[in-house]
Amino acid sequence: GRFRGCTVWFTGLSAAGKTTLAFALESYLVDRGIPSYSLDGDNIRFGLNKDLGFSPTEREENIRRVSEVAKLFADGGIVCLTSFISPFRKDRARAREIHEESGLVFVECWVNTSLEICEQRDPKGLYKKARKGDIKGFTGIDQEYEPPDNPELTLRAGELSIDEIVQQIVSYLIQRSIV
Ligand code: GGZ
Repeated sequence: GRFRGCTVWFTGLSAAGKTTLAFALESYLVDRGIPSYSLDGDNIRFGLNKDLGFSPTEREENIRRVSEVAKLFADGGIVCLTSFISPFRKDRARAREIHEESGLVFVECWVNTSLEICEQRDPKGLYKKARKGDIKGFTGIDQEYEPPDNPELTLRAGELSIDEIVQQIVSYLIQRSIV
């Protein structure tokens, strides 16, 4: 079919559901012949960005590099999905600029799951460690998360099912003539 590359940028707290949503969307698109690829901590922070930690400056550099890589995927005609906390507004704004300067669509998706729910989920026990002070600078606990002011999509991943949210995103991509 007809489609064009773009970047769907998920932002939200740890355990908000970013990676789960991205993988569900990726398989939905790939099953329909639409090339899609997910970037997340597992394929970026252990490779390209293995020199970076979680200080504000290192997060900024993490997001800067991810933005540039996502832009290349999008420019190659792929629906690139990124799943990073990306806590700072200015870094997300820069990611958007990098795309828009090249005429590429950038879809900011706020995975708006409350801290309470993320902390209840705590799949890796990181919130528990952060509360005890064993991890310093944990987003939502002792480092800031700046919510998007004007995201293209706000996703209620604490309330709706994964399939419902994938449909919400797909409807938006159809509306923007991306898929
Ligand atoms: C937040 C941290 C931290 C700190 C390790 N703060 O749930 P996870 O485990 O799999 O996702 C989190 C991931 C965050 O990496 P990102 O590259 O998405 O962050 S950013 O966009 O801010 O650069 C969490 C784990 O790494 N993790 N330490 N201090 N999350």
